[in-house]
Amino acid sequence: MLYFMDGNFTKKEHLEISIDDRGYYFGDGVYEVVKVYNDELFTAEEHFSRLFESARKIKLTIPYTEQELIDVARELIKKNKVSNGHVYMQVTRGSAGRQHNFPTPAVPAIVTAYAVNGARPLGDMEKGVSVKSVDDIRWLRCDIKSLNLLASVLAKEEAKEAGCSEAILHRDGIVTEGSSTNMFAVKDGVVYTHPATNLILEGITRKVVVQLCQQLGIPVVEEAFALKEAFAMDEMFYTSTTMEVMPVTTIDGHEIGSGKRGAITEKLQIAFTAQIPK
Ligand code: PSZ
Repeated sequence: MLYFMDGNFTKKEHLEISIDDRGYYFGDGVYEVVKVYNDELFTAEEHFSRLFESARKIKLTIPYTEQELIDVARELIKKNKVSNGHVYMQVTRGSAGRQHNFPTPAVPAIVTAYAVNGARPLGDMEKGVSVKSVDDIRWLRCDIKSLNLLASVLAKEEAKEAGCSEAILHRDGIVTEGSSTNMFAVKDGVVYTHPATNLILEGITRKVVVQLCQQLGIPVVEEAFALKEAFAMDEMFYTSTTMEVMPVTTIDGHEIGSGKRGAITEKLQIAFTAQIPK
């Protein structure tokens, strides 16, 4: 496996990561996960533009252009023969002795990336998954795809311990998103999802699904719903780069709708699959 670091493609065992990397000390950096379908990156422009937007929001300068990083991602999938899987890329605020303030003089940002094969979660996409409600204790800039993921890690682990695939996060009684996914609900034919505010990450898959709803004539509103209301929804699903459109069949052990994948959810899965590069 060849990893990318600072302009070079290197075997994992030869990578030299500094203990002074601010990603290691502070989670001081940003990242992206981009899906690969049939040798092609999916929605690459959207992901790399979000990477630069996240970097801008934390005042981090990336020493490459978007196109250069897309080329790096393409090289990684070619060199590692990744036909179906994903590319992970992170950028940290460089390596300097541990102190909170940005290093002065500034040090170069550190870009690392790899590509890995992985199958689509087709079984779960048909059967649906269970989620557990977890208090959203994250910071107030969830719109930034930052490396600081402790609250998400704890939420996902709490869900796993309850036998669930994902945590459905709620803040002041309102569903925000999943620990690494965007939440959607369907009631009386209308699709609901939390608006793209500072309280959620504006998912690329979320955007694709909102567009698909519009194309299919399914009413969709970016309007938050309460956790209490979620239990009475007809259908629920969550979206992410790797989970695509994932039906949610139970919350905290209570069945949602029929307790099976919903009809609108399935329609959106079919439309999503039709967009995948062949
Ligand atoms: O492999 C995985 O489990 C992945 S790959 C990307 C994600 C998970 N999650 C991205 C994400 C997120 O971290 C949060 C907090 N909300 C929503 C999402 C979904 O964003 P997209 O659709 O851009 O992947």
